[in-house]
Formats: sequence, structure tokens, C-alpha cells
Amino acid sequence: MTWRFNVESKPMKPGPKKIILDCDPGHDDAVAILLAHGNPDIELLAVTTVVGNQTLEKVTKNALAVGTIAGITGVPFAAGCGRPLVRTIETAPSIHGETGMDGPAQPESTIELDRRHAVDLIIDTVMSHEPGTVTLVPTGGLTNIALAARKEPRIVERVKEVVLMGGGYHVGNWSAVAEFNIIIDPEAAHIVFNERWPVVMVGLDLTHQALATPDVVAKIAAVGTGPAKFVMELMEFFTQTYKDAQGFDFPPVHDPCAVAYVIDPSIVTTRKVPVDIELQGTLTLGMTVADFRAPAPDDCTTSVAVDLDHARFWGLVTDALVRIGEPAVLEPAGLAAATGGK
Ligand SMILES: [Ca+2]
Repeated sequence: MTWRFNVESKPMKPGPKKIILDCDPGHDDAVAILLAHGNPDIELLAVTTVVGNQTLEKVTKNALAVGTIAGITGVPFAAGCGRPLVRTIETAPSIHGETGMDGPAQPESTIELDRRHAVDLIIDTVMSHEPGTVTLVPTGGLTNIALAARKEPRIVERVKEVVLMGGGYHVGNWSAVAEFNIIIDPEAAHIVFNERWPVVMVGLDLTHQALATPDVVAKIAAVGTGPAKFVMELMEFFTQTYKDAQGFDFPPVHDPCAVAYVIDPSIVTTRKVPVDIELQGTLTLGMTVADFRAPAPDDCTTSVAVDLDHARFWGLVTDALVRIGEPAVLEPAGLAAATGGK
């Protein structure tokens, strides 16, 4: 064998990480969209919506509003499934309000919805990119992702990994042991966790470390832009509902943790463990059952997020808001609406 060296070649700097954000905005989904858009190491290929925190119609309207506030252009937004695969619709007004994103006023969207179904947009996007280059980041129920895997099974080996917010290996938030995104469509979660693609579960164990503490909110306030003010108003509402409904002093901002992991995996410590979804339990439906017995089997494709670097995580969020700045697409009237006219 002859080794050839090219003295002029330099190590290639890896390009931005390509992601599809599948979400149900949702206060924390909104922050996830802003982080994905504002971070230079992420290329946002598509934003897709799924029933969850509120009805599909409401969360889709919210996604478009966030896209408008962030000044996102050239990224397709598409609506997906309006109900879970098997179960009836369950939404979360106690946390996210009647609109799904209560708190700040919303501007009229300047973004036109893509005409494709989200499932088709996900498939088209994955199939039209090089294998191993697209990461799926679901931050809602897994209905769209499960359906995409069933409709076009070839996406499973083409997707780089699925980094999802959902589940929890020792705590629930919608039952004693189940987390909202999983329990609202446990059959979809079962499909996603049992496919052969790598799955990183960014669950409550991790996201309950991502609290929007007063020092964090002060740093966001100091950014001083419309989008930053929008985030502050989201956090104001979220703080109150998390206090009233779940007894938190400061709200856990779940969804951007999954985006942060994609940006810089060193911010989130993970551990490889088999995870499966309970579909039969009378008390444990939707539980993400993690098997911590060591060693993990060689063919294990799932890992769970364990520890968050709180300061670096919120540093990423604040930095993204600084980079987004004051988007030009927001007319003064729209900005006034976006920030409650204050
Ligand atoms: Ca969500």
C-alpha cells in the first residue's frame, strides 16, 4: 500500500450541522427555534409541526409567528399530524395556555406554510441530502417521525441521528413515570426508539437542569432586542404555569437542550443504555424504560442525556439572540405587536 500525503491539505472544518426541527410550539419549542436559527453551527433545513402542546392549527400558527419574530427566511415550515397514531388528542393548556404559546402578543406571520405534509417534507429533505448528514430534532410528540419512518423506511439508515426531547429515566411530568411528549403518542415513540437509527433521549433528567433562573433571564433581557423581549415574555408566563401546575421555582426550558446537544455534545453528558417504551402498563403507559445494567449491549442504539452544563447552555441561547439581532422583516408595527407594544 502506498500512502499519499498532500502537504497543502488542511483539516476540513466541519460545516454546520443540518437539522430538521419537528416541534409543537410551545414556549420552550420557541426558544429551540430561536437557538437553531441564531447559532452558526446549525443549518436549519426545515421546521415541521405536530399536535402536542396544543392543536396542530395552534402550534403551526405559533411556529410561523416565531419564525417571523426571528426573521427566518428560506426555511420551509410544514404542518404534520393533527392527532396521535392511536390515542385521542391530549394537549397541555395548564403549561402553555389556550394558544399553546400564551404570554407575548404574536405578530402576523410573514412566512407562508409549505404545502407539503410535514411527513413528506421530512422524507424529501432526508432523501435529498447525503446519507449521515441530517439530524432529526423532535421536540414534541413523535407522530410525524414515526410515520416518516414507516412511509419511507430508507430514511432510517440515512438519518445521522435522532436527538429528541422527551421521556425521562427516573421521573415523569404527565404521570408518575411518563413525560408528556412520549405519553401523548406512546406508539409513535415505540416506533422511533425501536428503529435502528441512533436515538439520543434528552429527557427530563437533563432538561430539569435547564432552569430559566433570574440570572439567565437578566442576561436575556440585556440583549435588548424584540426577539429577546419575546423570550422574556415567554419565560414570564412559563415561570407562572410551572409554579402553579408543577411546583417549580423556575421553569425548565426543555426543548433547546436537544438543539444544544447537536451544536456541542460536550454541553450534555450522555450514557449509552437500552431504552424502550411501555405500551401495556396500567400505571406506566409511556414510560421510557432505561436499562442501566452494565455493560450496554454492542447493538445498543439509544443513549440518554444525564448532565447539563447550565452556564454554557444558556450562553448558547443568549449568543443566538445576540446574533439574531433585530430582524429586518419585522415592521415597527409588527415588532410592537410581538412585544406587547411595550
Ligand atoms: Ca415541545
